[in-house]
Amino acid sequence: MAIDYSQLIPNNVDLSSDRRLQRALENWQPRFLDWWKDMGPDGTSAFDVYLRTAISTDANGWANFGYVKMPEYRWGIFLAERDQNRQIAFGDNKGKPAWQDVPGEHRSTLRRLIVTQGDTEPASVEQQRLLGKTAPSLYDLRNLFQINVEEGRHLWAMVYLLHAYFGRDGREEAEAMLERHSGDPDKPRILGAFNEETPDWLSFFMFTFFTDRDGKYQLASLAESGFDPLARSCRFMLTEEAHHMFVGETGVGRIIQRTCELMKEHKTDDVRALGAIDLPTMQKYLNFHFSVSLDLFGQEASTNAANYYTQGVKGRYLETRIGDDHLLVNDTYEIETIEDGRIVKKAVPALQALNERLRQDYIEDCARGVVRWNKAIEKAGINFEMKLPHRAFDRRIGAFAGQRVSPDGKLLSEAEWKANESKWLPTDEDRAYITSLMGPAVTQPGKFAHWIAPPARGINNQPGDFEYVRFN
Ligand code: BYC
Repeated sequence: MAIDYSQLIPNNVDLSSDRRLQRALENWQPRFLDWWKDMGPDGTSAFDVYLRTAISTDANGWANFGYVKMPEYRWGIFLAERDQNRQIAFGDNKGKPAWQDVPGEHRSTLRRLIVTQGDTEPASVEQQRLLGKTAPSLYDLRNLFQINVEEGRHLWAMVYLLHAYFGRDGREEAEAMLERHSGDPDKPRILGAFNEETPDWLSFFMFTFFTDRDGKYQLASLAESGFDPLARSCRFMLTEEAHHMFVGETGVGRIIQRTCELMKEHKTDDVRALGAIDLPTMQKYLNFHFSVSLDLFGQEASTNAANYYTQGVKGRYLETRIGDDHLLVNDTYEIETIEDGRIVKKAVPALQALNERLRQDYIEDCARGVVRWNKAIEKAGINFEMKLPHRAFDRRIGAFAGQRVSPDGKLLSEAEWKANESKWLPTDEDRAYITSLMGPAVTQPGKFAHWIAPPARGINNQPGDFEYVRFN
C-alpha cells in the first residue's frame, strides 16, 4: 500500500479507518515534537537539511531527496508489504499462519521486546544531540541529521505497534519512551550502551558502525517474528539501518585514510602533532564501542531467548535461510564461558544459546568491516592492523561481566589489567585530545576538518561542494 502523505501522520496502514487509534497517535504526536525540540539535535529547527524521505516501502520507490526543516520531517508509520501467506518459521508455532494480532499468552513478552527496541531509538538521538556543533563538514552534518530523523521514525514504528495492539498499557509505554532519557540517573534508557555519551565524531562513527549494527541484527531477528505487524515494521526499518552503518564504516574509514596520508607525507607515527587521530587511539575507541555493543546481545545462555524462540516471537538472523528443523530442541551450541579460572568452550542447549549465536553473526559482520579498514591501511603502505578484541574483553553483561580479560583473550589479575588498561581503552587524556580536535562545525560547502578525508562520493551523487545544510 502506498504511503498516504495527505494525513497528519503519513502512513501505509490505513490509519484513517481507525479513528480511535488515529486520535491516540495524533495525541502522542505533539509530545514527540516537544521531545524532539528539547532532546533532539540542538538549535537546528530552522535549518534546511537535504534529507531523504520514504515515499513508498517497495524497493524501487524508496527515497525522495529534498530540503526539509527537521521538525517538519514527515515522521510516520510504514510497514513493509504484507505477505498474505506468511507462516511462522520456527518454534512451537512453526507452520501456523503469522499472527495479525497479539496472542494473549505472548502479550507481555512482545510488549517488552517492542519497548526495549523502541527505547533505543530516541536514546541514540539524545546521545547525538550536540554533535552538530562540531560537525567536520556539511556532508557529515547532513548524515547525522538523516540518522536522527530516521531514529525518530523508528520510535514511531514501535509506538504505533504499542498503540495499535497493546491498549492502555501500550499507550503508557509510549509515553514512557519520551520520559526516560539517555544517561538520566533517575530514568535512564533500558540498555547499557544507550546511556553512554557520544561526545565526539570518532565516537559517533564507532557508534554507528558497532551499535547500529546491533540494531541490524536485533531488527533482523524481530523481522522473523510470528507477530506479523512487528515483522513488517522491522523489515522496513532495516532498509534505513543500512545507511547508518555506511556512515559509521566510511566515517572511520575516512579518518583512517587521513591519518595514513599524514603518516606517509610526514614520515611519522606521531600524527597528533599534526592534528590528526593516531591509529592506536582509534583502536582504543574500537575496543570500547565493540565491547559495549556486545553487551547488547544479552546473556550467553538465556532462558528468555529460548522462550522468545519457542514461542515464535523472536527468531534467528535470516531464520528462513537456515537449513535445520527450526525447533532446536535436540541441538547444542558451543558458547565460551569461564570455568576454573579459564575461558573454556562449553556445549549448551542451542535454544538457550540464541543470544550468543546472534552475537557470533554480529561479530563476523563487524570483522568484515575491520578487514576493509585494514585493506586501506595496507594500501597506504602503513604497518598497522586494527583488531576486534576478544568477546570477553571489558564486558558488563553475561559470563564475562566484571572479569579482567585482555583484548587477545587472556584472563588477567586486577594488577595486570590496571597496568595495561590505558593501552586498551580510551583514557581521559585520549578523550580530551579527541575533544580538542572537535572545533566549531565546518560549514563551508566542500570543506572538511583537518583530521578526516572527504567521502568518495556525495549523497545522491551530489558534487563535492554541495550545500547539504542551509543554516538560514
Ligand atoms: N543492558 O536473558 P538475558 C538499535 C537484561 S539496537 C541492560 O540475556 P534477553 C539501535 C535483560 O533485559 C537494538 N540490561 O535477556 C542501535 C534481562 O532482564 P530481566 C535494540 C540488559 O532478554 C543504534 C537480563 O539482563 N533492540 O536498534 O535474552 C541506534 C537477563 O538477560 C542488557 C533490541 O535489543 C544490557 N545490555 O536479552 C538506534 C531487541 N542485556 O529479564 C537503535 C529487543 C540484557 O532479568 N531486546 N539485559 O529483567 C531483546 O531482544 C532482549 O531484550 C535483549 C536481552 C537481547 C536486549
